[in-house]
Amino acid sequence: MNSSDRKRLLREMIFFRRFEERSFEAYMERKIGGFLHLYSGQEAVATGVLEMARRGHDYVITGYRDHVHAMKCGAPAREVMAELYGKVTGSSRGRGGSMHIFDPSVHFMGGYALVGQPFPLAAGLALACKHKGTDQIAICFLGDGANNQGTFHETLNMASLWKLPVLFVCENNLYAIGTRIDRSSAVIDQYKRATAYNIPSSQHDGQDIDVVMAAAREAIDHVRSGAGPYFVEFMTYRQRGHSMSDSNAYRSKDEEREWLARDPITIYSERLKTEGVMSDDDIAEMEKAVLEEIETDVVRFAEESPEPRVEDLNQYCLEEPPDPRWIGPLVPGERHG
Ligand SMILES: Cc1ncc(C[n+]2csc(CCOP(=O)(O)OP(=O)(O)O)c2C)c(N)n1
Ligand SMILES: [Mg+2]
Repeated sequence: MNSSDRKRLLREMIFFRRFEERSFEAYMERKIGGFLHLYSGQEAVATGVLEMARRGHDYVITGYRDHVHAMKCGAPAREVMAELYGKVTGSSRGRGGSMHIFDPSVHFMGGYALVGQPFPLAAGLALACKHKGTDQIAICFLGDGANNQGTFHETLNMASLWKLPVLFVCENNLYAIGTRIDRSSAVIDQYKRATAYNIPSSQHDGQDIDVVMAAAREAIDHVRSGAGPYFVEFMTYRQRGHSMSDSNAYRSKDEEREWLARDPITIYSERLKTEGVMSDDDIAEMEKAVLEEIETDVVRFAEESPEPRVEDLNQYCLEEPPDPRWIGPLVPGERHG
C-alpha cells in the first residue's frame, strides 16, 4: 500500500470518528431522535475489512451500529447523516433512521435492528452470488452478542454445508449492551465457535488497521476462491455507551483507559509519523479539513433537507408482498429504495 493510500485510510478513520461524534452532538441538540448506536473506537475493523473487499461488487450487511459500514461501502456521508435526521434525502428516505441505513446502489444491504437478523440474510446473499456464478462474496459484520442467537448456528451450519461465499466478521467489543461476554457466552473466544461447523476461523487485534487488513485479505481470498465460508474475529472496544440511552456505568475506568490507549486512530497516526509518511502538522491539518467537510457539507445538507411530508408517509409501503426475486430500487429509475 503506497503512502497516499495510507493517508487516505487515516483520513477515512478520522472522518468516521468525527461523523459519529458530530451525530452525538446533534442527538443532544434533539436534532436526531430514536436510537443511535455509535461506532467510535471500532473504526479499524470496518475500514480495514472493507478496504480489502471489492466496492460495489461484494455485498455487505450488518446490525444497527451501521453508519461507518455504509459509508465505507460508498454510501454518501451526507445521505447517512440526513437519514439520522429523518430527512427525505436520507439513504432510506428518512423512514429508517440510524439502525436502518440501506444503499443497494453500493451493495450495502442494510443495518438491522434485530440482533442476529443479518446472519441468514448474508447466507441468502451468498447463495444468490453462488447461483449467479460470479466471484462476488457476502460480508456479514456482527457483534459478539449476536453469536448467542439461534440464527448464528442455523446460518453457520447451512453456509458450511453449502460452501457459501460468505465472510463472517465478528466485532468482539466484549459487551452486549451492559453484559460482559464472560457472563453471557460459554465460549469466550468467538472464533472457536465456528469450528463446530467446520468453518475455518481466526482471531486478531481489531485496533490495528494493518493487522485487520492482512487478516481480511486472507479471509476474503479464501471465500472468493470458492472454498466456502470463513469466520474472522476482531478484538475491539466501543468508546461510548451501547446507545445514547446507555449510561455506560458498568465498565471499569481501568478497562476503559487501557482500551483508549489503543485507539485505532492513534495507533495508525503514530505509525505514519514513525514511517515519515505524515507529520504532526499534516495530521492536524487533516483533522481540520475533516471537521470542515462534516460541518459545511454533511451536517448542512442534513439540516437544510426537508422533513418527509405527512401525506407521503405511505409512499414506500408495498400493498402486495414484494416478488422474492426482486432486488433493486422500489421506484424504477430511482437510486434508492
Ligand atoms: C432479537 C433481539 N434481541 C434482543 C435485542 C436487544 N439488543 C439490542 S443490542 C443487544 C446486544 C448486542 O450486542 P453485540 O452483538 O455484542 O453488538 P454490539 O452492540 O456490541 O455492537 C441486544 C441484546 C435485539 N435488538 N434483538
Ligand atoms: Mg458486543
